[in-house]
Amino acid sequence: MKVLITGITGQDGAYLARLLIEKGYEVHGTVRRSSSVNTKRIDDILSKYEREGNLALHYSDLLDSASISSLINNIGPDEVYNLAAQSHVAVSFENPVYTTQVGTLGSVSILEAIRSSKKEMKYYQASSSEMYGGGSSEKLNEESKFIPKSPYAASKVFAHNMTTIYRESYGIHAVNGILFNHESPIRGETFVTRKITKAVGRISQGIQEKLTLGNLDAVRDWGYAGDFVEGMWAMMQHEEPSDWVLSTGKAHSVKDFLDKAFNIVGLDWSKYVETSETYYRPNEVDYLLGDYSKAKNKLGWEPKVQIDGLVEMMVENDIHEAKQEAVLLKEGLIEPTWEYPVIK
Ligand code: NAP
Ligand code: G4F
Repeated sequence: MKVLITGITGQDGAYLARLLIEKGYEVHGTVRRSSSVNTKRIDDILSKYEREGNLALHYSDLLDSASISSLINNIGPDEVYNLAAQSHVAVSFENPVYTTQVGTLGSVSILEAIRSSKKEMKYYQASSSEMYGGGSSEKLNEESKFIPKSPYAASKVFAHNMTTIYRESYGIHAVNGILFNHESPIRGETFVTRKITKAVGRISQGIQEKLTLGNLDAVRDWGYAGDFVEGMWAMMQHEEPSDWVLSTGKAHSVKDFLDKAFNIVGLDWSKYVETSETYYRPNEVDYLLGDYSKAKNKLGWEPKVQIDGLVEMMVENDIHEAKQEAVLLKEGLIEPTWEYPVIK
């Protein structure tokens, strides 16, 4: 079985590639050319499996539809997972055109390439709980209404609808995975969970003094990326292509997350955390809580890692990283940065 993963260098791409290699797939992934190497999350599996022919990377960008269609034609994958996106909600307000282009044109380019291919291919669209808008505390499922509140969310609604249209119009096995927030030790450092655990690690090692955040009252349903990629694969194997919610069914605020993370190192978060308008969004998604009953009943999927285990695994990893950074600082090999990440 061959698979093509767009966005293999991202958090989910890295977890999914590992899972599919373990399952015996020949994995192909797209990477964007950048001025510095951006394969950090998959370097270990790349060095192990590229030579054996189980993993191959290809330069591509979702905006380059020619490269997408030639990859689909040349590789002839059995399954395509479209994970690539400008995935940061706050950044989508600053780069609305680019975020929209990638989110919308990218998915149609792949769906069109699949439609015109002679080979049957399954398609996975990385839909998002952001599409719901989070205006109330009700548990959200596959039937809940989408009220997008950001350019990111609006682009995801478009791609979600196109996936359904291609499924219904052309009989393509096209699947929408509506995933609630999922995190891990390789989560991007500008998402709130990793920003917090990174700070906890650095503060505990004396190389950071404070942490500046935005809305601390926002509530999310946070799960573990390793569990969620298993759900993605399970959806693709189900005989009926459909829409599926993956979540943990538990809601926590940013303050709860701060409490849990700082408690691990015995510190009181309120002594270190400041808030700034810089990190508030023009339009906020206040509350997201998911109902994963359909995935549980039909796929047998359930999250294995709960919030405490997730926070622990992320903090442990970031204490380890902070210790390594502290050594480099001591030896004068790097300059101190009193807050991290330095970019919004
Ligand atoms: P991520 O870590 O931000 O990874 C995004 C990936 O997309 C990276 O590989 C990135 O490449 C690539 N990419 C960005 N723009 C691209 C473009 N124009 N052309 C080709 N590739 C491009 O995101 P993630 O957390 O793994 O999420 C995976 C997908 O699930 C995304 O579509 C996201 O919107 C969606 N999603 C995520 C969550 C979540 O909580 N994690 C929840 C629901 C849905 P670089 O490495 O070069 O930047
Ligand atoms: O960690 P976040 O940036 O994640 P957000 O906006 O929920 O989006 C993530 O999950 C979506 C699924 O629902 C994905 F589709 C999307 O791609 C991404 O992976 O922010 C979470 C909450 C927000 O309400 C935000 O306002 O935390 C709040 N927050 C407070 N201070 C902050 C900060 N968010 C960030 N990134 N940085 C802060 O300093």
